[in-house]
Amino acid sequence: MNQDTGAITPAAVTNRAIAAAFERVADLLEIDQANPFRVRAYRNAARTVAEQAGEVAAMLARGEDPSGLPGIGADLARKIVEMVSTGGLAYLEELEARVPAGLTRLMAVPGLGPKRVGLLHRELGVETPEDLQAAAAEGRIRALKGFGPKLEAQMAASLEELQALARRRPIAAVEPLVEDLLARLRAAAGVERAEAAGSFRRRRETLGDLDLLAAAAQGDAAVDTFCRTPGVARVLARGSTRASVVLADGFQVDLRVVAPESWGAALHYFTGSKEHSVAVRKLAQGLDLKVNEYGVFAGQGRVAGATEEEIYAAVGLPWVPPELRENRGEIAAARQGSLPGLIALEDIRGDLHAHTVASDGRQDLAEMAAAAQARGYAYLAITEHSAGLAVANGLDARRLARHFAAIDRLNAGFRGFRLLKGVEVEIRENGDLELPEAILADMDLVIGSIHQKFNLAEERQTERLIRAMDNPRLTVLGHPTGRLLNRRKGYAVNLPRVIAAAAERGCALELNAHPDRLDLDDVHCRMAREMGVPIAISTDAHHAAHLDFMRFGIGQARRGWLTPADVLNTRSWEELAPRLRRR
Ligand code: DGT
Ligand code: CA
Ligand code: CA
Ligand code: ZN
Repeated sequence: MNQDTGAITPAAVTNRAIAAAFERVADLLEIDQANPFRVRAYRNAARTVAEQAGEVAAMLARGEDPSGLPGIGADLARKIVEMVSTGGLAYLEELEARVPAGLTRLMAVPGLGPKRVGLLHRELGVETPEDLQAAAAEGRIRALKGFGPKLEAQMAASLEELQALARRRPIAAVEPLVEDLLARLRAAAGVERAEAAGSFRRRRETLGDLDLLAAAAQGDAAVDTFCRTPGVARVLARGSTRASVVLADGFQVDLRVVAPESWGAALHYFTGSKEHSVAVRKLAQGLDLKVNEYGVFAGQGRVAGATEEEIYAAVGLPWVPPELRENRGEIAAARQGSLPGLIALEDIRGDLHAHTVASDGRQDLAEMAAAAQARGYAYLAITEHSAGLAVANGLDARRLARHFAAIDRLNAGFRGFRLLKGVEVEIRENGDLELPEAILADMDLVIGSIHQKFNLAEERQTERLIRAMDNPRLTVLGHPTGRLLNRRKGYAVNLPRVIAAAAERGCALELNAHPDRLDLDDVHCRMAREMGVPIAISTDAHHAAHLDFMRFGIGQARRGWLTPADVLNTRSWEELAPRLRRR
């Protein structure tokens, strides 16, 4: 510890640091079932040091002996001298090395002290919060001495809470809350407008917290309304123009209220990203301007502030869509007038991935078709699972043929709309598609997906996907990484290689818009665009209502710089059909 910091000046080691080190030694000793008297000695020493009026390090510098302090014997005095002169404590490092690191994270769980953590480790092999969760789920904890079913349930609940707190929220989980909060704010006295800013406005796939902004001459009514919103568990901070609250599920929401003449500047500032704002401020400095959340200033005079367009114009830029504000080249593109004309929800003409009751969907062909037509679509691809996915009631060749006959009958009755005949075929471990060529040849499109054998090594998984794309019948590679947001990392795969292989083969990649997936992500959508790989933005709907997931896909597509031309399902059926035939 601290080997590279050179000489430690005595003042650098505070009483608080010494006390914390002694507390830590005591915790680790207790986990390790050490003699209770030794544990107590370290805890007493920690308290003695913490309660000293003057710095113990300064005392040492004056040549005084710490063993004169209450509860500090010769051994502890030596350890204090060691800490003050080296900044570290060898004994503590030795203990840290002996006790598994995860055990101390466990002590953050309410009800768990070092003694219980030690017992859980020895009796059940629990080392991490995940182990603890599993042990609680299996009911193995209640049998331990000093525990019991009540404490076990309590611990499981607080563990879940702790982990939820540590997690970012998927954007889809926050969206309903945003609409509710904005409606309330807009109805509050004096509020002229209210919008969400921050990562929500930039449409990031997950949010750390939610940032809301309101314009009003007086902030009090908005702040009051905000803090009294049902579902607010705690008000963290509250002033006349700002407040931060925590909801019952631990999610934080911040509100700022600004004067209407500062609306644009504040919206820009609180939309971020921070990195984008820093880049804009640098541009402003070059023009002798100052940008902050109140406006753009030349000397004392305000030159812009009411709208975001004004802010950007003041630094010589066109307005930049929030989804691009990540300092990933958007400033340079804006200066050159080469910002992409981003895709919007209105550009979408159909959906290329949907299931019905024939496999694991919830509604039938007619219901899904009606829902697609209600959204103004020209086509909806029906892509059931293939038979190898038995858990999803996948279809074999015979059932597929019957399904396609039903689609033909429905299509005969539609005007300006059609169901496309497709499949979501399993990609086998060796990269083969699970259905024979003769059957695939009859379809409008073929999505190839991986739902099994997730744990192949990266090299093999990558080869598997590329081999699947070797088959010219494969039109779209479905959810290319297999990730589930906040639940499952994708399989190990070299995506740049997969994207390059798709480009060579003329295969499209899916941006699965299901809010749990968002797969491909923004960064790889952009990579695909740069390599000329078309993207299918698809909802993977298992219910008619899921067709509305499209907006989450659009958010990621925009973050990935995609334009309508980069996306397959912005085309009319006549334009799309030839693009679905690779050969
Ligand atoms: P999040 O909450 O982690 O999903 O991401 P953001 O971008 O919403 O970050 P947040 O909530 O910390 O702050 C909201 C916005 O406020 C951020 O995008 C830009 C602005 N902001 C926050 N802190 C700073 C800062 O230190 N400097 C500047 N220029 N802007 C900041
Ligand atoms: Ca935020
Ligand atoms: Ca925030
Ligand atoms: Zn699917």
